[in-house]
Amino acid sequence: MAKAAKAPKELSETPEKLIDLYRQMVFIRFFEKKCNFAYRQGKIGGYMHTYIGMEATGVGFNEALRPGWDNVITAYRDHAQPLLMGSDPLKVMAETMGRVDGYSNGKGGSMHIYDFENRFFGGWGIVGGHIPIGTGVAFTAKYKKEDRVTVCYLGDGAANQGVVFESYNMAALWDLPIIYAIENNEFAMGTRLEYHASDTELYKRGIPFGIKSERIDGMDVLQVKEDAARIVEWVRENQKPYLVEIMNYRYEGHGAADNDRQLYRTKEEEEEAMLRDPIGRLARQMVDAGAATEADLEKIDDEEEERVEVIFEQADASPHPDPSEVYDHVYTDMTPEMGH
Ligand SMILES: Cc1ncc(C[n+]2csc(CCOP(=O)(O)OP(=O)(O)O)c2C)c(N)n1
Ligand SMILES: [Mg+2]
Repeated sequence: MAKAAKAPKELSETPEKLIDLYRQMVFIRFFEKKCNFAYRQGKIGGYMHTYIGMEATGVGFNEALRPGWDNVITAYRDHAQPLLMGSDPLKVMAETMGRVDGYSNGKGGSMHIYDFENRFFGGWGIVGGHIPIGTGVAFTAKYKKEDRVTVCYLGDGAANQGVVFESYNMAALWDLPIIYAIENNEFAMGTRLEYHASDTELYKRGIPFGIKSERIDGMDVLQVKEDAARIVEWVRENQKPYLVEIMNYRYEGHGAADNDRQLYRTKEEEEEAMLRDPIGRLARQMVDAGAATEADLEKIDDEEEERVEVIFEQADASPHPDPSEVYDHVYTDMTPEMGH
């Protein structure tokens, strides 16, 4: 564990918490890099999308949630959320690699991680498709009079889907305790925000429904944590929906198969975005404030990289599902014997 003797100046968090936040972000980055590596080795099939560059959003927001109680649902860029919520990283990695030790017995793959025990509701591949589902999850909490908050992450591209507006309407009409967290990473695959959104300030879309809405900086983990704490508390207290547009950026291609990002954005733009790297930013803040030395942070980097290496090797040792099980776990009550 890194030394953190001096209390940091001007930073609201304790040195221990700062190190914890740093470690969480670094872990996700190494985990995702390893997934990229596994994909290139042919060990991950289908589609795979990483959270590289967007770590501060998930880490900061997750800090505000009650573990094992609050609900989270997201789209296909879905490794980071369960990892942050307490899911077993081996089961997440094994699932991305299509192995039996994965959360969906290796049949869901990277886009379909699901961990009910930790209240992670997936992992969905249809753009916008999970937003009414998340709204239903929030409805269930309200119906059962449980004070669970549901965070429904969606992309800037997904924010244009018609069903999203229906969901806003119902959530506002029925006062559902849900946070629509739009992760605006400025792209929907290769389509830049300005080309897909008539008004690029996506937070404004909550306003016609009477949903409290705002835009926040998703590249600063300390800011996200502070904003998320306030928003989650407001939703739990008031039992109403909230829309937050979180500005972040993905450093990699849309998915692991996207090798052509220079067709839709410039190297200069990427370099500018790298200057806002949430991990580098927190590292600088910590070193400047005396909460950690560069050597402390390098040690954490090494530890997390090694931890991911072990997870990868264990996941890689897990077998693929047996072909005879192809119809198992697909539907709960349908089997080949039933003629389906
Ligand atoms: C209904 C539907 N249309 C199209 C696609 C293909 N598709 C996959 S991801 C994506 C872009 C979504 O972008 P965004 O919501 O901004 O999420 P991000 O990938 O940036 O996280 C598209 C068009 C799909 N999966 N589902
Ligand atoms: Mg996007």
